[in-house]
Amino acid sequence: FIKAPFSVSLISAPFSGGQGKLGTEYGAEEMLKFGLANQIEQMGYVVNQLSIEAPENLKPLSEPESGNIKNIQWVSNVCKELSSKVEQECRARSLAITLGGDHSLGIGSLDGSSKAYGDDLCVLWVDAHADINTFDTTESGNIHGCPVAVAYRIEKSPIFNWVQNNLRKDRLAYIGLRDIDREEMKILKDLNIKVFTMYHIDKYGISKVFDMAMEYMNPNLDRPIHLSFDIDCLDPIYAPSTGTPVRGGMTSREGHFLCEAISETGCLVAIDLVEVNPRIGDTDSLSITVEMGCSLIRCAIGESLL
Ligand code: 6HN
Ligand code: MN
Ligand code: MN
Ligand code: MN
Repeated sequence: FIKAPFSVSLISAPFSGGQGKLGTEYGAEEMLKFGLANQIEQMGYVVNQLSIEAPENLKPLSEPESGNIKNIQWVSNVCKELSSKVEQECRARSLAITLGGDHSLGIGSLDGSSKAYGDDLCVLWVDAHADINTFDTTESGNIHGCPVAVAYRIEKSPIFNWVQNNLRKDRLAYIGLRDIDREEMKILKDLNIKVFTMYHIDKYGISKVFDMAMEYMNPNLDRPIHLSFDIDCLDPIYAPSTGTPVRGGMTSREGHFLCEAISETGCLVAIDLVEVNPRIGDTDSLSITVEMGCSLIRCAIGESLL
């Protein structure tokens, strides 16, 4: 893969059907209203703004029988649409930024970037949660708790048969976890997946954790990286407007450091910024969270590097 100056594609994905709380569908809109596109242009990038087909138009007339899994066909339709957009932008050698929306969108964005870049693709999943429930293990029935399992074909539901089996579990690492379901713990251990929890961040510091993640999946820094950033990886103090907050999270600086360090590799090809829910909390919470999301994205594409 050739590292090159990128243009940036902002792909709005106003979808919240992967979980139960309304509001996440306005995350992208709020970040754009805050001026994200203009901020990125000011940094010298060409910015392409696009959006997935309106999720309401992709809603099936009826949902197939699927136990307690919510909106399974709808999530699938929306993710398939997102996958084609992300693939298209990646193939045009633009940095594809998916503005969520909830984290079920990761199924689509990972599928798209891995179709464009092949099995070299490395994924950093930065989150309070592991999002690796299968449709059998999920207790909530919310697919935003399952995207890693679906994208990596650990969950093989026929509804998601269009997902290409192209991602390598040995090029996946988690950072920031602190709320892992019992069954998820078993999957992570059985599949020997690389996990850096809050414990590791406290023990080694975020800089060393990032280096260890790169040493594991991208030792020569010559493979493309997809950053899937769930805003709830941060402590709720720094990102209060989100649907499943968990105390004891990353500080603002730890989040920003991570984005800066990824930027410095020159390997970043795709970002998801998900789970901003402007309908949770007061207006202060909203602006703290939206500004945080925009600031993290800018750092990931080089704002604070000389
Ligand atoms: N997220 N493990 C819980 C579940 O419902 O499966 C929480 C998932 C949260 C997902 O924050 O993207
Ligand atoms: Mn999460
Ligand atoms: Mn839990
Ligand atoms: Mn998540």
